[in-house]
Amino acid sequence: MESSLEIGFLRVTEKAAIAAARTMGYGKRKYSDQVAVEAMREELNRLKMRGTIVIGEGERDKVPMLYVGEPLGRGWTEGEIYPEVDIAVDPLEGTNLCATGAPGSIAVLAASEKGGLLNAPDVYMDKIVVGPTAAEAIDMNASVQENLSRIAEAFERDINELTVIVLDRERHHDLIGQIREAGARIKLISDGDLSAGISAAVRGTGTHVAMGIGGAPEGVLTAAAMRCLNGRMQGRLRPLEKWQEERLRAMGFFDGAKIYDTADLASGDDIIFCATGVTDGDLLRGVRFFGGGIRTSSLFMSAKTNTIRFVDTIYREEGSNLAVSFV
Ligand code: VTB
Repeated sequence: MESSLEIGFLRVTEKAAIAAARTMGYGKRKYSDQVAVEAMREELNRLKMRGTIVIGEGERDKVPMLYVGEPLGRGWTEGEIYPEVDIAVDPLEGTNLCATGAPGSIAVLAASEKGGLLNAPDVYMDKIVVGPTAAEAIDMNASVQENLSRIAEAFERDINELTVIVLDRERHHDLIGQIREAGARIKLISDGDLSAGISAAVRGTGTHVAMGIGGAPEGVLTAAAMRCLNGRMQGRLRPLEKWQEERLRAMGFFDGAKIYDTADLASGDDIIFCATGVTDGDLLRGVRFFGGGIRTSSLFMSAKTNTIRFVDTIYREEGSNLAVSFV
């Protein structure tokens, strides 16, 4: 992928994060999402690519923008030969978090060569996510206790020195019980299992594994991040409602027991993952507004070039004499 395109992707999540962050605390999660979607789409359309959304806001007949299959980028209208790129987005992961000013909302994009990201249906997925340290330790077919003891062993510590991140949902009642019984610590979060998975894969965040049922599209984005971080994710599609079962069948997903590993979800060679903080989080700071400028904090990674960048960007307003501060 062209490097100008890569930098372009970074701007896409930065602009979406800025748009969403302006609405922080408004209490209007749909509005926050909408402004992020619009900003993201506008930036994606500026890029020199023939992009196609494979994971977006929903189906074409249901949403006007960033729908699955939507063509984006200048390659569709200009005569130039620009690369074909598949794109997965979550313009505002954690809409509630942004709407209430709570930590952990991010704007996210993953891209790959054609076919490199699974077009996952919008149903639930049971997930387990770890970083490189414990990549060999996980097995979705094994019990929670067994997974946690193997992860603890990989980290050379006791189970009670592990912290598991879990979405605070009724459906996790049993899972939480099993984690407690195994003796691990738990961090319950109200939303955002994608940023939770990324945090668990990075040392120094104080979390070691993310477990539980969240969105399947978020699972594909998490897997793209794991490809770049050398972490690992396993997932099993979990239709919790009748319409989800029908949706799965309609999309050709028949094997309910199949465990998807990292590379089944994000198989591409040329995977880019990019996330920008909207509100402050474990890994990324939220957007900060100053008189005369805006500052964003992003994670920008490439599986192909094996680079992981923490990017701190300052957008200076035209004519501004804003002095750049070190912190
Ligand atoms: C999941 C999770 C997301 O929303 O999709 C969740 O993957 C929705 O779950 O990270 P519920 O239906 O139980 O609310 C997030 O937490 C945020 O978009």
